[in-house]
Amino acid sequence: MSELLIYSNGEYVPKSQATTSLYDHGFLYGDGVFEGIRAYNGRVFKLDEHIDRLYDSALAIALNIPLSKEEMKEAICDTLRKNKLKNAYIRPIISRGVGDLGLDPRKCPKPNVYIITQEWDAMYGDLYETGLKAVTVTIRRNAPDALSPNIKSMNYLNNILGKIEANEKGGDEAIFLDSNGYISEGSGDNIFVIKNGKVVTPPTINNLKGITRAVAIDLLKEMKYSIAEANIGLFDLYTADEIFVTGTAAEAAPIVKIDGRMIGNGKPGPVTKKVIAAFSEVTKNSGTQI
Ligand code: PXG
Repeated sequence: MSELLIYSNGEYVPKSQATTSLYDHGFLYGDGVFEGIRAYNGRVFKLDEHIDRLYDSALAIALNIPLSKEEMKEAICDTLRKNKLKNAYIRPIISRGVGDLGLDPRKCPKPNVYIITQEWDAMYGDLYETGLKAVTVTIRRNAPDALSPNIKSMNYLNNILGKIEANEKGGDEAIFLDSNGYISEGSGDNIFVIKNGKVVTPPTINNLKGITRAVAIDLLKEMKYSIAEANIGLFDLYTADEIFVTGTAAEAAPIVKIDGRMIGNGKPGPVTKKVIAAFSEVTKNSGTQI
């Protein structure tokens, strides 16, 4: 197979030659934003929503993306077409651009725009059937008044520190609390908790406004479940009947153990299974044609 092509500031460059400068503030400081998007069967899932979030993230860090939203969508579809991809993971990255060693963003006259696409399958394999083991981590999620978790920034060190801790503790995923002790989210996914048929997910002040989260809420409403956004504590996790996480990479995935406590009967529960099935249907039957 020929080498994948990367969109690099309007040009298509073979993967092995797609590079950026050491002086790019994205590299030096994590100064930039990105998205994680999926295409299923030749259609990009929730493209408008991902593009809106990308531009909102950019706005929040005062970064001016040098493409219109329409141009960005076209560049994404074009990159997929050039690579003949139908089921793919799509990663637009907009960095502050090349500056000098000082952190002042005014040193960077031109943001860099890259789009990486690649073939992608289910992230957790058999775990969709057997369930994931999660662990809560001691490192707290970034505070909204420090680095808002609503910004999908190129600085994922907070998430990575959580993941390192989860790896150490033998968990498949890390669950973060915020500095008030409320549950926020996973390292790359949002969390849903079910107790007595009622579904609860944390409000998005302390987590990423997940696009899969919004889809799951809509699906739960369609299925006539009671769904609320409310603060959740550790006790609510340990005593839940079911827990699942949602994300572009993870899709909807069951959690069957947290911190050594079995959730429900230790198997993916009925609500979770329904959400997984319904999610798989929407991804099959909607999206922007490439
Ligand atoms: N929270 C965080 C911190 C995320 O990074 C989500 C929630 C879910 O949001 P969406 O919109 O995707 O439903 C994410 C997104 C990975 C990976 O490799 C995960 C994400 C992004 C990029 C890579 O696991 N998750």
